[in-house]
Amino acid sequence: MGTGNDHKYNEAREILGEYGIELERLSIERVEIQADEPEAIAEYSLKILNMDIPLLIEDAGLYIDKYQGFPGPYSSYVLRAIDNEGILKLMEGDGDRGAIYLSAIAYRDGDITATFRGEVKGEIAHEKRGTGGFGYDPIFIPTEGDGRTFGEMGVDEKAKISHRARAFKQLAEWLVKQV
Ligand code: ITT
Repeated sequence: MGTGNDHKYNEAREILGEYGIELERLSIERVEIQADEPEAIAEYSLKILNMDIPLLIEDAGLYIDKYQGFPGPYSSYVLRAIDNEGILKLMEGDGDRGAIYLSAIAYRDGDITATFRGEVKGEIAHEKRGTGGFGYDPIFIPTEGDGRTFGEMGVDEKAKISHRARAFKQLAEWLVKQV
């Protein structure tokens, strides 16, 4: 897996580990194009990595309903620029707080390529809560949970319903069928 993000790698490794699949990390700075679909972003990052090993790239982001999916493909940039406080400020007074997290994986092994997508619906909290997870986790409340943010959950709890878990489970089930 090519990623500069320790958290993403650790979550992905745990999930694939449940299927007996080992994941190694290539610590790279990904080249990220601007595109609406996360699959297209992950596919491009993968395409330009000219390496003859089974390789995957994951692109993830937070898509807020009221703002037509913002920050979406700009999720890293927005987090660096205005952080969760900036999102909370932007949404001050907003009643519609629906959002989804998306994770798209692009995978390549020789001539075989495939993409997988996972998503989880939720809401943007009114304040940051919890110190677990990373990125937008302290402000994201999954609909399937009990009102806590991902930041208030342990890694295992997040992995039961997260966008990343869903995408990596699909990859794992597909890989298992390939052998
Ligand atoms: P790489 O590109 O090196 O893999 P990244 O952190 O830039 O790492 P993404 O572009 O996929 O990864 O992620 C976009 C942003 O969304 C980034 O700032 C993350 O912190 C945030 N993000 C992604 N998955 C998340 C998750 O499960 N929980 C919270 N924030 C997440």
